[in-house]
Amino acid sequence: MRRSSLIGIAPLLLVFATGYAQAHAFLDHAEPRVGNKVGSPPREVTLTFTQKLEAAFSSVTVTGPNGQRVDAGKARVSGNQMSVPLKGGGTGTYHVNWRVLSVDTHTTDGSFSFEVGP
Ligand SMILES: [Cu+2]
Repeated sequence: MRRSSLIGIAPLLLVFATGYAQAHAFLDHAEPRVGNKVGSPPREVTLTFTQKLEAAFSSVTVTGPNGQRVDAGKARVSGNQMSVPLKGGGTGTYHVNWRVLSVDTHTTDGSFSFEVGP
């Protein structure tokens, strides 16, 4: 009983080990660009990752200057990109929080901000 459960775990450990050797899905770049200032509220935010994403387990939320949610609808995933439409939130700092499942089965998350203003 004990031996068979160990045998069951071994392939899992191998998957984790090889997964670590590869890069996970990290944010490569975004539009608006990370930390950048844009003149008017963007209609959407697009994030580009270092690996392809699993659409069903990848999401992004965006909050506007007053801390209100400004993402308007479900994120769209295509390959290694994820986009979400925004409703206008005025000038100030926008925070983008993302969480994605890479096709290599690893979940990563992160956040960044950009500014809207003159
Ligand atoms: Cu990975």
